[in-house]
Amino acid sequence: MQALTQGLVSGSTHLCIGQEAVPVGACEALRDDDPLITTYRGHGWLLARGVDPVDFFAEILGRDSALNGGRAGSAYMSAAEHHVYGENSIVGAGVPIAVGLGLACRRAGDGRIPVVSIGDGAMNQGNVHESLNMASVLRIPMIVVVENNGYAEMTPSAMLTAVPAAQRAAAYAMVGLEVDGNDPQAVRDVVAGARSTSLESGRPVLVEAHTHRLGGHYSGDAQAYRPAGELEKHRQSDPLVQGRKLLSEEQAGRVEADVAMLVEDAFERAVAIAAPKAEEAGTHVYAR
Ligand SMILES: Cc1ncc(C[n+]2csc(CCOP(=O)(O)OP(=O)(O)O)c2C)c(N)n1
Repeated sequence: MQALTQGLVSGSTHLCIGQEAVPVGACEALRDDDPLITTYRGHGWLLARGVDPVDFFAEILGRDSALNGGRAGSAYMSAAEHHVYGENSIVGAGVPIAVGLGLACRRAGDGRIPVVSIGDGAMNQGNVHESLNMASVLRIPMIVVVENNGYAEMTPSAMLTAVPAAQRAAAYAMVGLEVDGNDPQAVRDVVAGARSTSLESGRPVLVEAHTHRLGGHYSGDAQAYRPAGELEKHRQSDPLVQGRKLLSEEQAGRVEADVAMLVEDAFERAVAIAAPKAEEAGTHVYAR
């Protein structure tokens, strides 16, 4: 947030503030080598997967980061060594990619299973439904985590969606589960169950995690569409506020101090990294 307000970040960013319990809980339940695909709101997933915060900040700042050399920025980060196949700004586009990864995992027969995170708005994209149908017919194990934060951009989900995501799973003979997406332990348990159900049944499983976005859709969003008092209400169920209650005052204080130090240090080190060289802009670009 500080980097954004200081104008250090080019373009827009989509923060997952308020939604942290979903990636944290899910990654606890997954194997470290289960392929992961997220939306542009995927920062939490990359960090939960263990991406180095210095590389992470450097990528958002457009520096010559060890992740994607500043080419991906906030919305397209990938981390090959952590099996993160990338964020994606095309709404719903991660699902067909997950189907392909699922085919590859099934063929390899090594027990891996892809996990794709999408927003509830993406559940109205045609390719999501084609992909779910195909994955179910072809018996491809995979997990679709729908992060239902109540909005698709600036439109309330209730204005867009006649049938909730978890109920739609039945249309493709998939199991559809719901979970409190603000409770990391509940998310971990439900995703662990989804993982074994999917591998045993050979069909995809959908997990709808109910959560709240405690900020705008993107960095420049004034949120004029939010009803008065909504943010304040949601802040009370913020996973960080809930999680703090699981710790003693002393433990919580120590964690907060450690995290603040880690973030500050990582940010300073990332800012010190140089921008990529203009003459190398064509590196990693392939044409036939
Ligand atoms: C195919 C496509 N259509 C439209 C857009 C514009 N767009 C960007 S984000 C967004 C809303 C997505 O909402 P949701 O899937 O609920 O994800 P959230 O932002 O809430 O995480 C839309 C329509 C896009 N990026 N891609």
